[in-house]
Amino acid sequence: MPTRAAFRSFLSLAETTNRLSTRWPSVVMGVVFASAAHAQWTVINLHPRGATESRAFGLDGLQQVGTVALGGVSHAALWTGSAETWVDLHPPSATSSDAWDVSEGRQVGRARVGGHDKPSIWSGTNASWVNLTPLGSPSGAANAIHQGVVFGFVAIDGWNHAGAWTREASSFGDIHPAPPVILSQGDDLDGETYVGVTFAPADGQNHAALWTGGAASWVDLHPRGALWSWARATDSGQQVGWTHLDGQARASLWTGTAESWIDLSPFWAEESWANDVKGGRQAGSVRFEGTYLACLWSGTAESWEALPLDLPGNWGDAWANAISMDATTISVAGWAHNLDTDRLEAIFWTRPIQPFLIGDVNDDCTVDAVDLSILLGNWGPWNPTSPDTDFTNDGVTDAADLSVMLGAWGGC
Ligand SMILES: [Ca+2]
Ligand SMILES: [Ca+2]
Repeated sequence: MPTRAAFRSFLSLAETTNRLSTRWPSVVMGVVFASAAHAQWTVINLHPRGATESRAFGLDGLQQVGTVALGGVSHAALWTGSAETWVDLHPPSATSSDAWDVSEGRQVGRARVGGHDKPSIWSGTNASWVNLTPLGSPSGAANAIHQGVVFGFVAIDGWNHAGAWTREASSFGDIHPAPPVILSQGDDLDGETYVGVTFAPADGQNHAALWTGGAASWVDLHPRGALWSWARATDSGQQVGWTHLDGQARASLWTGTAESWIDLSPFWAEESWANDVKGGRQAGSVRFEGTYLACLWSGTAESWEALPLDLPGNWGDAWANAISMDATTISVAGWAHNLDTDRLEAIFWTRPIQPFLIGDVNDDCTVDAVDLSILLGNWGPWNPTSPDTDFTNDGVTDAADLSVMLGAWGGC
């Protein structure tokens, strides 16, 4: 039988991996990347003046949420598109708080009160804070909200149970799977499906989990041969997360079953993590030569694209934690390491949705001399920190890629 200590170490791993943000090394030395010419991305630094750290964890079309550290204390935070719009959601009775997700003007997360994290919901102000902890449970977290339904977990008899709420603590509905599963956590929902992680003592590892309704609907998404796995987000039939396989974390995509697993990790990546999915696009980070690159995918490892950090100053590690799409715009929330201030700062990326045009390296809807010049500057083995001019996905920019570009010459 595994010991209680083993479970504690799982909980510790869970906390570390689920909220990597909170354990982010503060002194990671990052490489400074030349800013790639991605004309269409608007990059906004959400970091409020006077804060010692900030990170954006979630967003919808209008609002961004996360955490802002003031004097070393995490405060749940809300933005509407710029650093100046920052609203402090921190309940006065809490010793720390974070906002993980937002939908239709409601924000969810956790607030630490009396030594325990309480699942929490707000509607735009700290005065609106509601503690969602059901009777009989000491703690939990509200990790996601979609169309008024909140998803997360609470501790019951010492173990976390995944479950959903409406807006009152008493509405908690437990979807914890039957034994041998002893622990489950909910991370995201999309109206039809719920994802998170489960743990059973038999193999001692966490498994990516999917539900379509109550406890009996639980599907184990764990890929064969993996050490552990975690499902972080779900949307329109796709689930994303991480799988630990062959000694590294790999960004992962599923479509409802363990067998559907797709490895999103580019061949050159040391490790990768997919944190969110929306409209067929996945957001996350890839580690290359020790540095984290915020990125998007469109369903395959080859579709990897870096998110630029076209901001004043010098920047290192970057992390994309959430993606949102409406009819015209893609938005991404995350954070990056400002090397000048040695702070993590919340970052908000947006760009118009436009047709994908192969050969259009700088995303300006035209394949022209600017793109040709970038391609010629990249000639030879492809470096993931450079603009992607390897259209043939063979790891080198050469005559074959030039031919693809010339074939696409012109506008969208
Ligand atoms: Ca172009
Ligand atoms: Ca090539």
